Amino acid sequence: MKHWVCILIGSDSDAPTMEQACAALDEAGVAYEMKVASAHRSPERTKQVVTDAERDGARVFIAGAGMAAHLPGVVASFTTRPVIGVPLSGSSLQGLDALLAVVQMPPGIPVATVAIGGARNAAVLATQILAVEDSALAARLKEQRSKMAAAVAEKSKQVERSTR
Ligand code: RP5
Repeated sequence: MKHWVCILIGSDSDAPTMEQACAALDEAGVAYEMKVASAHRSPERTKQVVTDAERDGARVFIAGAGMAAHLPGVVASFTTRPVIGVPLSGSSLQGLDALLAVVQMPPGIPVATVAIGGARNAAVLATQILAVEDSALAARLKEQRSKMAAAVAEKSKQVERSTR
């Protein structure tokens, strides 16, 4: 079965930010599904989505949520596959609440936490995990890095100054 990534978001209001993860997976050619499942409002659905996805071959989970963001941790409680958590802003605490909720997992149930709003990096990390056993994917990641390095050099040209 072809490997794929399961993305869960706590609310449809999280979708605009988490679509950055979809875009990055599209760029890498990695298949995914994104579904809304709330740790607090629909815990049974959350369990169902995770167990169905694991059964259907999802290799990595990405979970994005804001406020008291327990979704990534709850997802991690239902699977032994890697879970990447994306804390989202939008609350009066600008995502610091979500960051602490996602990153402070108890020993034994890890969630690899990216930056507040770091949906793109979550997708890149998921791709890196899949690339461990997929040399074509690893080559695509290297190509993306080469492009990034070239872009940095190009940006430098726009602002470089010297009075030497
Ligand atoms: C969290 O509460 C969601 O992940 C979302 O970031 C936040 C607000 O949800 P809505 O009230 O917009 O549905 O569970």
